[in-house]
Amino acid sequence: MLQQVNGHSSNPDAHGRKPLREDLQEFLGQDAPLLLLDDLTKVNPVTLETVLRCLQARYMADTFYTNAGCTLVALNPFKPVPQLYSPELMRQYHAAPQPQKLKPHIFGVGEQTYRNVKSLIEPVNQSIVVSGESGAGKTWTSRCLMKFYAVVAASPTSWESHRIAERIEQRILNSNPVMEAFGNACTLRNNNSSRFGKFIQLQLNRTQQMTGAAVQTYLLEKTRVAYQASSERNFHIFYQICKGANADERLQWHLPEGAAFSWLPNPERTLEEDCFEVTREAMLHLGISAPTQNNIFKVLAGLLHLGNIRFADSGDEAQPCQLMDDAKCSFRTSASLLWLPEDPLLETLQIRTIRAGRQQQVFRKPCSQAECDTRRDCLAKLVYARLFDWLVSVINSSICADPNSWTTFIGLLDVYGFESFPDNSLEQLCINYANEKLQQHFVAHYLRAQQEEYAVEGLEWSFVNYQDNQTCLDLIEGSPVSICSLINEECRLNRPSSAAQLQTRIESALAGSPCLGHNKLSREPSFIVVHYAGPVRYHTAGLVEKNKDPVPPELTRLLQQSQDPLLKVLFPADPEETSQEEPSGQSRVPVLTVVSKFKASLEQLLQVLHGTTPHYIRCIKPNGQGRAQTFLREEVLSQLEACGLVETIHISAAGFPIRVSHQNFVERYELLRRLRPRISPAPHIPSDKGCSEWSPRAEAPTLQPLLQDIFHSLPALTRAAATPGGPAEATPASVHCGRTKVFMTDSTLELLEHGRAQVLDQCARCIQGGWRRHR
Ligand code: AD9
Ligand code: MG
Repeated sequence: MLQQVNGHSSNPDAHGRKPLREDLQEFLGQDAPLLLLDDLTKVNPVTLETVLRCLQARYMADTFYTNAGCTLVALNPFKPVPQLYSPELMRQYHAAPQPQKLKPHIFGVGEQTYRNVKSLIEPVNQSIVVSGESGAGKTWTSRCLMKFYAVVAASPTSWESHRIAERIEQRILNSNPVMEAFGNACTLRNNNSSRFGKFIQLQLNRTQQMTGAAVQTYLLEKTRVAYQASSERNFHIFYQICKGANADERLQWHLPEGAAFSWLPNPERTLEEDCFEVTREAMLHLGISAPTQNNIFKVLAGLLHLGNIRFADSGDEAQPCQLMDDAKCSFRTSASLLWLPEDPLLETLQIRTIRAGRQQQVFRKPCSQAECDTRRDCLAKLVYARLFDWLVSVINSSICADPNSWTTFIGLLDVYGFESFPDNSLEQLCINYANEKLQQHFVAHYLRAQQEEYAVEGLEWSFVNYQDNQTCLDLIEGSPVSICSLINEECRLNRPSSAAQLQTRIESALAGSPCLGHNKLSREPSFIVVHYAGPVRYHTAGLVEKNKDPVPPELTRLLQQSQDPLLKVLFPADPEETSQEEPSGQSRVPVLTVVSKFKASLEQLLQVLHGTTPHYIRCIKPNGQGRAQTFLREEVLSQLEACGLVETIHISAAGFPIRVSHQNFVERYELLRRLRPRISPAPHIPSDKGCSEWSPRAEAPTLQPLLQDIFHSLPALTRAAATPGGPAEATPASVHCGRTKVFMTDSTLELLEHGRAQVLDQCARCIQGGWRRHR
């Protein structure tokens, strides 16, 4: 390593590369100071340290966007920066002859994407993948991009078409507040955290106008309706109706001022929860009439009252648990708001029906107190999840263009980033699985871009041997055996199995995978997956049950009895479902597990992405407290790791991470050429292909012989340095001369530095010797 030569003792980065000492950084350093460096791939050498220093310098100077090759890194300013998102700036990027020459910006990515669609004879669909951890700014970025397209992709000619276009763009933009009201919540990490993934397809016609859009959502965190972690909150819409309802509505929905609901913890105000009017207005624009809205809010109020229902333990297994006295009022209110018959509602929560035996006789079994609570929560989750899906379908029917009216699309993907908590379960497994898939997609694209740069510089080098994260994906989703298949198998067999048994099954069936680890110190049953972004420990307790996501059929049947117009739409009578009873033994099993459904939707998404030219925006949260002007290096570092930027750095290290201009190279190593005979006899170097292929335009002709000479000295340097522990040999494959730069590996730089140090040492001794003789 260089630092062994240089006596530098800084810590290595994630891939064992140590930061370079200061003077070397200056030499390799940029033509411009870090602050002015718009592209992280121009940081030289590309190490975590230099990347971090560059991002920090820029952030502290209010420069929030930086390119990283084919990726845009977006640092969250955590303060309003209106001039950065003004319509004037949008138009400036749109009108620029070469937007890539302007400062890095999401509008630059937006414009490039937009031009890619139109500039090609064969139109190619585009996608922008926005990723990053919670609170990093993904949704903000997606929203800004949608606004950007609403401005630049709307230039119809006639007044009538202008009116139509405005309507469609406005409707598309209006989908944001509605989806955020129903799908976002205040969490510990973000006051407006999206609790679902979103892919929006902006549809363009032949003249590049936006004619419509389609939204696809992923994995809504529906458990939040009935359970909120400490200091977290329910979906915004519940707070909005409680705070924003007028006197009449309060009466209708039984929401008196100051009413307490156990599913509405921490009722202090946040900005997003004060937006009831905005939500209603946006719903109206999307074609959801005021009476339908009232119906929706009435049902939501019904769920809030349902959450206040409590059961007392009957103390006798044969007797159903009864409602607690202080919950009776909530129960009746809930039943009336949901327009459900009271007795069947109570019975459904209290009693389980089971079919068993050859004759499939029906048995009724009273539920325990905990089971009653689970069924109550399940009812709320079921209603909320269907309501959310229904809203998405209404939004889609309102914004989706006629298939004949659009030819290309730009897809915006706002997905949850990689997650690793002390306690990880099925949700994290799905989220990290999605990130693993997207990372593979990104790496394939990045390698292509790197390969293209080498081709431009005239280098012949290939990344074909680069190992991506396929091994990890095989562990999670591979066939015939993987973590997903094993969890699904447990659901299929429907056998009682403990968390420890599941851990053993996973460990024994997948023991051969290098990506599977086991934390021997952990007392709870778990397994570790070594993801590209780091190892994550998943607890096996509850994994199978979550994967089944069981819905007692009696609950669905009950909801089908509702007289409420909205619930009638959400739960249409289904003759098959009506005859279902809860399965006993192995007779009936869930057809599609959570994992299977997620896997299918992910595959569909990737298929769409594969058909597009991708662009990547990596959002980074400079600190966890949401403070402006605060850049915490450790926190940023872990995100660079999680969003794959470190991996990108690693890939670039797999090629030639050191790139030096011809001029700088000659200036630093010319002394090796001149003093070469004192080290060893003049060598002959076998001709290096890259070196022999000079571009006539590349440099002043005087540089070429100097460069050639330095290259010729490499074998001699290698021999001179051939001491145990000395730098590795420089081979023709480890250094290449491109059209404008010299490309080399770490070890070649080390070798050159080693030789340079020796030469300087000899010089110093000569001078010293002369001085002594003189005395
Ligand atoms: V989560 O995974 O949905 O929990 P996101 O979507 O990554 O998360 P979000 O876009 O909601 O984060 O951003 C979090 C907050 O950061 C916003 O509410 C803003 O207050 C703040 N933010 C983000 N980007 C910007 C920006 N470009 N300018 C100013 C910003 N503030
Ligand atoms: Mg978000």
